[in-house]
Amino acid sequence: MSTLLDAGKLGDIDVRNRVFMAPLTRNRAHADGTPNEIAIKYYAQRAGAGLIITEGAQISPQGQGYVNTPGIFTAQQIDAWKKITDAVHAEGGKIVVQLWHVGRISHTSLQPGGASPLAPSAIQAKADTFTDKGVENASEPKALSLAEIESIKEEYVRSAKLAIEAGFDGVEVHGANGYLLNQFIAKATNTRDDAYGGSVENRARLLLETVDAVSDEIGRGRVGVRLSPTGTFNDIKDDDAEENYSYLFSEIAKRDVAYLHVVERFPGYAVTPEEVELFKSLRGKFTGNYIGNGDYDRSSATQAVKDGAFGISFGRFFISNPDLPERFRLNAPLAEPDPETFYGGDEAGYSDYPTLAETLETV
Ligand code: 8OZ
Repeated sequence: MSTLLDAGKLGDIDVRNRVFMAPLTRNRAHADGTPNEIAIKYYAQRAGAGLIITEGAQISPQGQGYVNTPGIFTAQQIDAWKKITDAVHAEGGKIVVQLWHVGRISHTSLQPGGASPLAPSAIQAKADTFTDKGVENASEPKALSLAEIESIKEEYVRSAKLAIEAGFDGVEVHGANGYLLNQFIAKATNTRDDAYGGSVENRARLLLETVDAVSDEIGRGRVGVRLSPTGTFNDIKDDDAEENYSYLFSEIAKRDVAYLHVVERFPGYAVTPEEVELFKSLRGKFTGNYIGNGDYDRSSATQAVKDGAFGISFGRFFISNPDLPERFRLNAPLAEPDPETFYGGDEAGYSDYPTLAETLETV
């Protein structure tokens, strides 16, 4: 049986422990989606993670929904990512990039030519985006044509190929948190009557076709998937979570990808007894490497790995504790992150949190 700090093999990726860095949007990239130089230091500082999953990186200009998020589709972006993957590898770490398309969670001011955001159906989200003007409601989207859906699949494949060129150990397909692939899965955001709407098989089609196409390109052992069966962020409401995610968990298990990464809860939201039951049932449908996420601490993460999770990902604790696995090893106190510096800004609250050793040196 493995413990939280044991090494292991996640598909084709050798990881040195099961304490993973969750994807974290930090809004510090340049306006054209090129990662900022300060991201090299930020990610290298966190190379002690078994695996770093980067912040979401849009696969195309249309895939962007907030200012200053990085992209993974231009030569310049790839050059900048290469410096990041080199720095993480030099520290002995592993890093995958999260491939992101926001769908309807965007604003016309962020879209090429001021166009409408793209979505399964023309249903506007009651959700915030961050634009040049600050927080604004997501714009009314336009329903994707079948030809446009094909192009989006090609964009995922292109970005996966570029990710390998940039030195990433793999990619994570972002199917969670109310973004494009999640908008296809949930009935309330998908009223299509073609092969991508209606039955659960149809609503899950784009995610599964994307996973297959990306796997064909870079190998299934380098592909992870992120889902959020009970999430409500970004105006997603899924009354059919049991049906939808039973199907998705078993289909993803069949594909034998590197891992399935599941948002089980958002910090501050209580998990209901029904949700506990739902996750128990879903876990039974998934035989591969399961990564849990959501409000875990050292003790609950240790228990989860004992109970069969491959690993646990940490978001907020990795913001303020660059050496989180080492602190877990020592059972040392954790620093609390400052929410004021989560989104946007510079090195402050980003690459200036000290390690435990650095903290001890300064007292
Ligand atoms: C917080 C703010 C902006 C984006 C997600 C990519 O939840 C995000 C995100 C989170 O997956």
